[in-house]
Amino acid sequence: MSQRTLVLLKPDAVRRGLVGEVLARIERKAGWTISAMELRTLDRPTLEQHYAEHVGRPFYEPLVEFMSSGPSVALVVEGERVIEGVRALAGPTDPIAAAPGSIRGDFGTIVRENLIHASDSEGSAEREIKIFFPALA
Ligand code: RTP
Ligand code: MG
Repeated sequence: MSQRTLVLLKPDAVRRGLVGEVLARIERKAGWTISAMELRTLDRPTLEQHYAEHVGRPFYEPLVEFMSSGPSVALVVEGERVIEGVRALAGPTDPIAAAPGSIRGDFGTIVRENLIHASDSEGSAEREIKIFFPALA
């Protein structure tokens, strides 16, 4: 089943020079295609929309601060089961709990600075693609 997903390489990934490494892991998956990509410093209104489900949680404000602290790379990836697939490449939210071999497991230690976001369902993917790439919606 071909799907599309919205992926963010977060400011820590860009600052640490890990964009190529992470993109390479996505590009190597059979049949997946990057159909849009942009380097962009995310502003508060964009992040408020993107992280609407987390408003009011204790980690929300520091998350928005971090996510606007420098450029991110936003991309849309298309292909077979790509929603579940990029989440699997990323690993669980807490990088210390993430298995070696996953992006978070290989490169992360801090829960907030966990390198990558990927849509978690078809509904989220369509909602998030509209926020970052309205022309593709
Ligand atoms: P994402 O939305 O970024 O793909 O990550 P996720 O689904 O794995 O995690 P989610 O629960 O949606 O949380 C969104 C992002 O908020 C930061 N976070 N910090 N306790 C904390 O300090 C905490 N919990 C979450 C992480 O950057 C997480 O990816
Ligand atoms: Mg999430």
